[in-house]
Amino acid sequence: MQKIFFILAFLASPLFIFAQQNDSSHYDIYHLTISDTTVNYTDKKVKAISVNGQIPAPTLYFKEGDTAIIYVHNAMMMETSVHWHGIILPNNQDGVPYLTTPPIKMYETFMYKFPLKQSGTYWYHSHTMLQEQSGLYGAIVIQPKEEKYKVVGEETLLLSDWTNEKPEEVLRTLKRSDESNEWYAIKKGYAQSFDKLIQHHALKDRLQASFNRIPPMDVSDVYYNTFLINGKNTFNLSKYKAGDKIKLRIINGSSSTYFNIEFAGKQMQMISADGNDISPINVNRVLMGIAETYDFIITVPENGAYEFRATPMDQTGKTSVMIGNGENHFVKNMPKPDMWTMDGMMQLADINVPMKMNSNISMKYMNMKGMSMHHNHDMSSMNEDDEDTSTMVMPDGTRMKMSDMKSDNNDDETDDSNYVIFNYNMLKALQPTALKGKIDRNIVLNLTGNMYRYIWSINNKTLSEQDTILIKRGENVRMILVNNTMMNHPIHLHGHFFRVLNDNGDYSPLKHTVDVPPMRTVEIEFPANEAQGDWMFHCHILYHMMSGMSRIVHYDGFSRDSLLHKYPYKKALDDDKQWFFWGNAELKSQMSEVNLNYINRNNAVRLEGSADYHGKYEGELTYERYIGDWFRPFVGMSVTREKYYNIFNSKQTFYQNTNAPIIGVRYTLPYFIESELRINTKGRVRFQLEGDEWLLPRVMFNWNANTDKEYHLDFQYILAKTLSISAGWDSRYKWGAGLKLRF
Ligand SMILES: [Cu+2]
Repeated sequence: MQKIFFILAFLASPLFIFAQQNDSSHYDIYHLTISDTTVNYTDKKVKAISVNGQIPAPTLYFKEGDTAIIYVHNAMMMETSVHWHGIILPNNQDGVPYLTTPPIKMYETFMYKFPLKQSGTYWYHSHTMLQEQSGLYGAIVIQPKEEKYKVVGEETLLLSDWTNEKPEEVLRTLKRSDESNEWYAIKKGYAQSFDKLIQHHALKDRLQASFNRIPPMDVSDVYYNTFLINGKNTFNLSKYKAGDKIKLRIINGSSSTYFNIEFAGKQMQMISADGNDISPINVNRVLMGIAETYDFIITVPENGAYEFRATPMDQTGKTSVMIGNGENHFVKNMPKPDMWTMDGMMQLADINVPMKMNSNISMKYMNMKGMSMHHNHDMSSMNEDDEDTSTMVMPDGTRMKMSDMKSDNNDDETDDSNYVIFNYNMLKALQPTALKGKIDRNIVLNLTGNMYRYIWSINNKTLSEQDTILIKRGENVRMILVNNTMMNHPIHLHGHFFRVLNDNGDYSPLKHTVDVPPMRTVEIEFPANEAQGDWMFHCHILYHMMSGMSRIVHYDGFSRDSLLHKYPYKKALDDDKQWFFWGNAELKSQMSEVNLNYINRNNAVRLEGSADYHGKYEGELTYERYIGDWFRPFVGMSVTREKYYNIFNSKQTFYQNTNAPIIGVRYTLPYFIESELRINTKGRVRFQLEGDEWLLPRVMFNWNANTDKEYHLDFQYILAKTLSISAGWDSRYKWGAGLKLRF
């Protein structure tokens, strides 16, 4: 029945269009039908979400000054939403369900309508759950009133990442604390096991970090099966020939992948960043944060096919387009990254903001013996006076004058002997962007997180714990983004452009998304003069946003659209309160064990049990509550059935049951050693320690010991995400071997 209504609504929609076309402005009208689909990118059929039958969604072309009318038809059995990323529009068109715009329920249609006050390259994507990872993203191109650059052609290249796993399963995997969590690192070849650490001279680093409860680092969280440009891993644009100038509109539409982009021809001329024209610069490589867009002009140097390549920051794959016709010219492979040391990781991660280190954090790490930052000579930049900020540090440690890198617009004569790696200091706006008047509000936002528990936050609070950042209309707002984590975070503000303060002073560039590298600080400013409203401000790594690294920038005095009265505001804050179930079971020759966990941000319900095959068992059900990151009191129930021998006749045995409520505390110690102190209602006290060591890429060692003189050792060989072979000894159950299943 609903389906019929849906079809009727679809058929009737042209009538609405006629009705709306009666005023003078020009309308660009699109119909987008969102539906479930099946894709097969890597020889595996998996579910996905398509728009008008395709992934990515169709590119929407508009003209500056027109009005966009977009009918979004939801043909799925679940609700959805579409957010127009980087577009300046009325708050109720922003597409954040429950916050600004009603969710589009199944078989419903929603019409978005907004004037196009800008030009440039943007994109759109779902803002509901993890739908973006399943394929709900597409490009937006707004042609300017006057075209500035003469080119023979224009190509929009939308980069994305693809996993054959369900996105919900990816998030659940990131949240769990057993070996499944390490599986992505194993798949990527970046296992942080002892042998690899020794091989890469990183053991000391790791032990230091581990002492501070910093888990094995990685520049990315998720293992992806493939990477795509416009929905394909590779394709050709063979219509171009020698000398052709082409405009490339590049969008990083991935869910959690930073890409290094390069072109095998001459340097690329960057002409626009996040939709805004900039003073052109010639670059060889750009590290693109998620949700950033850049426009380039490239020239096909000779007859031949030249590769445009996007390499994920962790180099676990690539995706490329061959531009031109003839002999293939490929981009050189990047040197293999060192994922084991702090130096190696920072070299990959800090590219966009190479020099401005957080002094507070860098000092902390400097004090950790054995950790040297790779830009040793950058330390002087903490002393701002004697630093010549107009130079940048090249990867080989040499310095280059910024003036050498800036193009004189004579791009045909580019000196390619300088390999130029883009960073934010190279961005210069065409007009001054300095705010008029003083800064009215300074907001320090520490980007924080607990990687171990996969909780991401701002000032140590998730969205549901602290929802808003209050601003007033007319104020000049400055935000100081201090990344206190070991990952890059691409921070996005809806409905506004902000200045990214850099060496260009009054000409600091305008952006909608800014990469904040690990241990770096980035300052942004904007006049609060856009539409009154509630504007999302969040990390654009989908799994970080869903885990809490998000806020709502709220204009003082703004009240919600009346259309939203059926859709409670509170539901817009729910993502980081989600519960996850995970568990594992070991079936061994001498005993079996089961471990079930039901967890959310602050709570955990755990069931642990073990039994031999002669009637002896032990089990406990506990509820624990997190106070801060590491400390949690718990209550629960413990049951045991012990076997006793008659001391006069060892052939004679009997069993004794002890069932008692328990209460205690758990605390994660340095090196991630889990400690537990408990007492049962019979007054019996027990203290226990437990730890895991990653010996070889697929070999883990688990141990525990307690004051009841119980000891447990266990080795496992990880065969797959869900399966290990395990063998070990337990003081209660003795030697044995078997299988460990994770679910
Ligand atoms: Cu993030």
